[in-house]
Amino acid sequence: MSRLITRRRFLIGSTLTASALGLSGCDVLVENPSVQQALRMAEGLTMRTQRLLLGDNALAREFTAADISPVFRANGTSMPDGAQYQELLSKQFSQWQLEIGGLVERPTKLSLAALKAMPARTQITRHDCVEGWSAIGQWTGVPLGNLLHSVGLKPEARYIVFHCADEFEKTLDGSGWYYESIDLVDAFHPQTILAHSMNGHDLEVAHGAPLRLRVERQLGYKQAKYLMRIEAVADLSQLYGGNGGFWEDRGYEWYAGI
Ligand SMILES: Nc1nc2c(c(=O)[nH]1)N[C@H]1C(S)=C(S)[C@@H](COP(=O)(O)O)O[C@H]1N2
Ligand SMILES: [Mo]
Repeated sequence: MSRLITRRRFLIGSTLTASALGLSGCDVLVENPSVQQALRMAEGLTMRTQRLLLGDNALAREFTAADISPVFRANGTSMPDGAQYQELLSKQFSQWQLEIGGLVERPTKLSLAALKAMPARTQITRHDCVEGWSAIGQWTGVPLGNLLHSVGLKPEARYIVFHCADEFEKTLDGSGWYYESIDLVDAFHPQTILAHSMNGHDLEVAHGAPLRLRVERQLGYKQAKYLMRIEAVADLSQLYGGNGGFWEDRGYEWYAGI
């Protein structure tokens, strides 16, 4: 594994050198036997990763339109009160951007319009809150795996962290920022989407406008609302309370499988 990663670093280094010299990148790279070998090894790494992930791709149950709950209650924050969010909301999120960074090759910012223009998945699933209520809703959004492929995860990345716009309850370190995290198995799961629509309409503020996570094999508190920034990290210990989520830092399980 570490040798493969070293090769991959070598590949990245070569790419930078070729462009720095002003050479036509592709021709130079493809003729270089070390680069050819590095490309094959990077491809092998990708293939093995995907094989590993496919074994974990069992789908959460999906329902029909007739099953959609007439009332889907909102829980936790239903209106972030921070000045930044209020400003974004007042302009219908036209100035909002999702930031994707951390251990990625190409850090990116995406507007809501750009996200809505991307290929989307729609799924009707049951949301189970740990407090003992459930509701069925239809969610439409961009598969997280597609976004991660386009920004390119660095080999050290192990978790995806979701930073939200709301401060919920200031305990612990005096910060109450809501955040969540999932591993790469869930990040590339086909039902893991960044939802911009619910039941065929733009997300309401109470349900996490303009964008929320849906990770359907886990409980309600993993479904982070009010997404502002996504970060790829190697480990979770450096963030807030170190347990990978707002509620996890307050004693809940990190893997909240249903
Ligand atoms: N940013 C943020 N995300 C959040 C919460 C929150 O308070 N803030 N609450 C969580 C909990 S406990 C649940 S059950 C669901 C509720 O989603 P809903 O309001 O759309 O029903 O959102 C989850 N995601
Ligand atoms: Mo919840």
